[in-house]
Amino acid sequence: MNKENMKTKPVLFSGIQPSGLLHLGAYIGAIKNWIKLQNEYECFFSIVDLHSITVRQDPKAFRERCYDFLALYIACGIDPAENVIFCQSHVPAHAELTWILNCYTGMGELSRMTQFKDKAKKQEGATVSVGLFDYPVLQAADILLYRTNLVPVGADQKQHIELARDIALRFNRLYGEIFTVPDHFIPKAEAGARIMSLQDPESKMSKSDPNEHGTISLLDSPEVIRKKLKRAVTDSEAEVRFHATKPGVSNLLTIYAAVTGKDISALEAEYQGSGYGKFKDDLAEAVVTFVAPIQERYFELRHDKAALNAILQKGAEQARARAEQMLQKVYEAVGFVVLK
Ligand code: ATP
Ligand code: LTN
Repeated sequence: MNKENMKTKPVLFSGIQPSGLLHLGAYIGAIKNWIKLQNEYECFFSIVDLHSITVRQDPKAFRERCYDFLALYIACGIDPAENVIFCQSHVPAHAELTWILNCYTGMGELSRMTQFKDKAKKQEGATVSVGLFDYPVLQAADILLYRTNLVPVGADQKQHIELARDIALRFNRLYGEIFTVPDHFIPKAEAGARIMSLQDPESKMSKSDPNEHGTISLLDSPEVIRKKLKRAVTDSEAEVRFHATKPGVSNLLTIYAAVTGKDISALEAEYQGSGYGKFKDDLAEAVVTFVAPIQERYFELRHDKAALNAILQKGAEQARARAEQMLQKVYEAVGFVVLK
């Protein structure tokens, strides 16, 4: 499809930090909607590498992981010819706008962010960095630089998007209509707003979970996927039913529905009276079938660094051009001397 009429389309922005491996939770919660919405919106998909360094990264592995994520975005179905895909660190305006927005954000607001509280707690004993505290302001800068209308994310990011809205509204009250106030796009609970760990259905599937059996990576082998799903925590009822009292089974049903496109009620009917063994085996095969073409495409793309660099180069240029316009507008509004 040709995006000639690109400027008239509303803008979508989203990103994922290149830390750990991209997993099924992030796919179902966020990327699935990126793919669905990419034709209706002018899209900016970022590899938000500046966010990643709020946790210490090994430089060599970190650099390679940025390429892994780029190849995975494309392998999942994001078309680099039609959308802007870029590394956040290639667009200096993100860091620059963060500084400005820092001066319009309260310590109290950031102290209330649940992701900060959770992550700071996990780092117990170590020094909690200013970067981890300021993380949501960098995220607000990401979003606000592009006149973003819609931000498709999982439920865990709702608070961060609301903060970006609050900052935009506050800034606009002071200086006029500078920023577009963004909306979040979060799937319904049964569509995967929050996919849970296979080992602990009370906590989110997460790439930083030290228990690797709780998370299915998009690059896991069929054997590993089968093993993880066989071990997935359920309950003692042996009844395949979606219900708040059955978080483990409900989570598996959500995953099953997301990877096959079937309705949860149809799956409940299909597995009525059949117990968990067959349900888990079939789910494992459905996940293996789902990730197979993604993996095939990923391995094709991943070895061609020149092609990946060309995509990043083009993405950086397109994103810089757009972000720079907003940054200039902000500098002017605040009252800096702007050289023409
Ligand atoms: P980390 O463990 O480093 O915090 P994460 O595994 O939680 O990472 P992110 O990189 O923070 O994943 O998330 C990427 C995107 O995927 C975000 O939009 C996030 O809301 C969504 N997402 C992440 N995990 C899940 C999940 N378990 N269920 C639904 N959406 C998710
Ligand atoms: N904090 C997000 C990643 C992120 C993001 C963004 C998402 C950084 N900047 C802008 C949407 C829009 C997370 O998933 N942990």
